[in-house]
Amino acid sequence: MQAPGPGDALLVVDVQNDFLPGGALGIRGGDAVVAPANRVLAAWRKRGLPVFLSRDWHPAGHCSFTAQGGPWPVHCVAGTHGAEFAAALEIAPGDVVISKATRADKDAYSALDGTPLAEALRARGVRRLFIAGLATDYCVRATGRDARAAGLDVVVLKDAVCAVDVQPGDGDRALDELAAEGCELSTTGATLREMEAPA
Ligand code: VGL
Ligand code: ZN
Repeated sequence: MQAPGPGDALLVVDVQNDFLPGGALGIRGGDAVVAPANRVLAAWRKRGLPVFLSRDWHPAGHCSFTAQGGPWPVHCVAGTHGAEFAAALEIAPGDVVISKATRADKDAYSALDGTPLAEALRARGVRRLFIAGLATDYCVRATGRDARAAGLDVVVLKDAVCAVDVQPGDGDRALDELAAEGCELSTTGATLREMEAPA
């Protein structure tokens, strides 16, 4: 991995209460992504690199909810506690928040789908996107694929993502697919070592 520097951005995907254990769509082990994400966030801030946070931000009655015929329980309804970022996630002023899947009639797993993220990345000269967050097999997967399609280099931080695993192995398969699409699979440890190494 080339040491993170200008042209790199960090995207933390959907680290929201409803995706943590005890949440409406709680992911087993989902809370374990917060500490490694925070370590990379701190390193990123020290260098003044851009930080983006996406959030699943559904209206009540969203088409992805079971009552509407969708696959998921009610989760991440805009403005509710479940939709708030995890309290332990170290957010800072200047972080750019990207709300997604905000339309009742359309689901969107990717943080680039129907959002201003691609344009915001372009405006900041971002060429490589580091991705952490939830869930490996849904929003991380779709976001990584769309980022590659948008011409970005992508690094997925394996120890800072976690899968729903509706079927066992979904998360591992998602990582394999991302790698096959040209995403680099790395870790927060390797990333931090690169950032601490003397130039
Ligand atoms: C997600 C399921 C439903 C995600 C969002 O953020 O990965 N998963 N809505
Ligand atoms: Zn959702």
